[in-house]
Amino acid sequence: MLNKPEHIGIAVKDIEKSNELFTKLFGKKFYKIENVESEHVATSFFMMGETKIELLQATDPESAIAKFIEKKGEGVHHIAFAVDDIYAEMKRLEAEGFEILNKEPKKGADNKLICFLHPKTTNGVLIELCQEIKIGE
Ligand code: CMX
Repeated sequence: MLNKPEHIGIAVKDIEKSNELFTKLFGKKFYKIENVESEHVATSFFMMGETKIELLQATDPESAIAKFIEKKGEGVHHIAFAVDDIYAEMKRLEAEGFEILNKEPKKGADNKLICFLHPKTTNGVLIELCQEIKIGE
């Protein structure tokens, strides 16, 4: 079972300019900025009650974010749902016919184990599963 929407990812061209824009829009500052080398992205996170907004800027032309912006422009890139057991959910969703983009969970931003489902199997929406990494894991 998927739990609450943990965050919504928005692809941006210039994260510094977008941090200013979203700080004005939300009336509060981001609580974290983080570079995720493995995904070739720079990110920032805004806490919005029970969920978060993640801004993502590509740090490499090969990044999924660079390709997305080239094709579709800036905008909502993915919706991430919290899960209790990412391995069990990946197995369940694969059996349900969804295409899992990474066979093993990977380390994502904000201290999470993550995995993506291909948008062609989810009505055109890139879905991320994420599980908090607990200390000692
Ligand atoms: N949402 C919806 N559709 C998307 C999409 C997105 N975010 N990204 C790509 N697509 C669409 C493409 O436009 C394309 O549509 P058409 O077939 O109609 O043209 C289709 O998906 C497949 O595209 P593709 O050319 O086969 O594949 P891409 O090279 O564009 O890769 C995807 C798409 C989803 C497989 C790839 O972006 C991926 O593996 N994403 C997961 C990793 C990721 O997004 N990392 C960045 C975020 C990391 C983080 O949150 O920390």
